[in-house]
Amino acid sequence: MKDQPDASAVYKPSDDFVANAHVDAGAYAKMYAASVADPDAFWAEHGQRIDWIQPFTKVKNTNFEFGKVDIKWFEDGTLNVSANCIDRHMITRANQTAIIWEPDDPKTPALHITYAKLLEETSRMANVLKSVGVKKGDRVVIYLPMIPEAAYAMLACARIGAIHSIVFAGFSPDALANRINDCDAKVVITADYAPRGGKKTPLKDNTDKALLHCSDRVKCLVVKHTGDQIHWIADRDIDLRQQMDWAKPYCPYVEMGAEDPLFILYTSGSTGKPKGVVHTSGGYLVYASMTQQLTFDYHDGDVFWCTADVGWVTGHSYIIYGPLANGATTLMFEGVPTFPDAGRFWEVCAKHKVSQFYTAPTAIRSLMGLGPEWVEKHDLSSLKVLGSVGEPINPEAWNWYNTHVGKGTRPIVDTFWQTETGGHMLTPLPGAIPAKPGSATLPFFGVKPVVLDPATAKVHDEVETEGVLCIADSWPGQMRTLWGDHERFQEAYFAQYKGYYFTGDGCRRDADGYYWITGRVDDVINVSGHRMGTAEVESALVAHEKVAEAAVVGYPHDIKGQGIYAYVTLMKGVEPSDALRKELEAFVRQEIGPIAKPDLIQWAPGLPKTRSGKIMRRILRKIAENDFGSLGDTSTLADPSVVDDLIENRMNRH
Ligand code: 6R9
Repeated sequence: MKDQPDASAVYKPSDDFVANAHVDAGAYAKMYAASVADPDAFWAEHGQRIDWIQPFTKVKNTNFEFGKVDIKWFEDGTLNVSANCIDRHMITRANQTAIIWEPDDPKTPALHITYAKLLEETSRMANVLKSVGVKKGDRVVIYLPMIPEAAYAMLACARIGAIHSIVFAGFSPDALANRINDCDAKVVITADYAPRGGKKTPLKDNTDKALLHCSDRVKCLVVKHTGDQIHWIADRDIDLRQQMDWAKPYCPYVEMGAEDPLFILYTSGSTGKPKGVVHTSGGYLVYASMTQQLTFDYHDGDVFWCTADVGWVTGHSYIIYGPLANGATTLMFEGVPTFPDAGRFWEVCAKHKVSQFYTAPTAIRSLMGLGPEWVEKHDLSSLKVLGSVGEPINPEAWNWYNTHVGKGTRPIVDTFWQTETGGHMLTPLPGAIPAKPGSATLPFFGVKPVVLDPATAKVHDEVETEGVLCIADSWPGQMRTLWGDHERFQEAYFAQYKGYYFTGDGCRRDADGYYWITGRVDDVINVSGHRMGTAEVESALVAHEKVAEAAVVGYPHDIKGQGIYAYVTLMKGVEPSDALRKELEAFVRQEIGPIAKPDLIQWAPGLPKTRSGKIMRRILRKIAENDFGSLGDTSTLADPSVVDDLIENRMNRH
């Protein structure tokens, strides 16, 4: 039987939970008020949560004015992020586990990597990077599976001041090449294969293909992880494990400015070209560590598990930087929720006595469909807090998560944030803010959300309202720029609503002041919690020789949240067929990666266009949603009859 959601319900934490929580309701109200009344004083205090080499004397120096956008936090302080995540814990935690690594195959033993070991491995990798000429400010692309070397690589870069850019291992050679070229990386770190769910992705082979389109100077450091056969190019390829074994086990860390870049992470926007989001060192680390501790109410001795991949921002902030800056034990999982069976998540929770479990609604929905018996088999008594991220969580999934995983007693934190924001923006603090299923509730400290009218750009002052979500002032974890393109940064985030950071999301605020994200209002869709620009998929499709034109929209999908619906107009003389549909699907996989494969392709003899040639996406969205009774005004179309054909041959008939 389906769990019946009660969307109006409010879930309060137990008295015991509140008594032990870092922040209770009273403290939240006081601290939040202080954080927005005097951000300088608030962050001067909380900036102390990390170790500085030169303490900062300036706190906030930020400007949201279009044309002059400039964001600096703790600007005269110096620090090293790797030292904050490792060295400073050595006195008290050298033998504590920093990272639990759970491999794809449950028969392979898990690893428990202590802080002492993390220091050694990170140092060895940092020394290898130095030996191939990587210096402060150089870019290093990381294209790895979820293996400990990914963590060492990030921290090794941070240690020597190199800027890492992780490319998700599910991306294609083309996507990898574009990113290597965009940031002009000196080195790419990869592995032979990435095992996931019993299958292996040929990462080295993909990297070989990518590097055909890159400078000859790019070195390739390879982790021989599975040991399977790979091509080897002498002079370019380096056996990373072997070099690490030979390298010195200690590497001193470099003094970095608070505003020196820590990493670049490419994400989808509303144009075809992915955006290189830049995060810097000081503010990002303060924010990632504070949100990790308070949003999840992390305490010493807890085991924290964020199921994301390090290829996404969630993995950066909540597998690596946040938890390790706090001296936590963080779990890194190489596999997938359904391998070898649908109980894997819960088996891992039981095996490692996980305290905080943080995952995405799409994972919950897919497991929900397989039945609660997979959860009930395992002992989940160690769990204290559950988290959700990536997209709005529908009340059915929330309820299932609460009932079967949380046994009705664990707070659920629904965290709204973005690659651009570095850390949580709207989220309950579990001991302070009662949850409502489907709402990301209230802002984190220092975050000033505003709801604007999308048409007039006026701020809605009334509590109960709906509109687009903007943020009125800077917070330390905010991105600073787009790599090499400050103009585009301002255009993308500060041009539409002057004086505000525009999230790209719509939202509703209820009578209690709670925020409910309603989804993207731009041409970004959210597929299984992954951001995908419709323009990216369109450019991949039109790159195919048989495609004349393509328009891509999202449509509701039971498991993925949104699916990818492509309308494709073929070149003259080309006949549509199922074989061609398969060919196009494979082509998009190859151009971008499996996550961009269209779920539905409709052959469109024509697309609905205005007389000036603009595609009317509103109409295409409606048809994809199977909601064509209310298409609105179609009179401005150059040829209204194309719409009838599209409706007649629509692919989504649910
Ligand atoms: C962290 C991350 C950001 C977009 C964001 C929004 C959606 C993320 C959400 C959520 C509703 C939540 N989103 N968390 N929507 N409730 N709790 O996901 O970053 O990949 O950059 O995606 O995801 O639409 O704008 P990113």
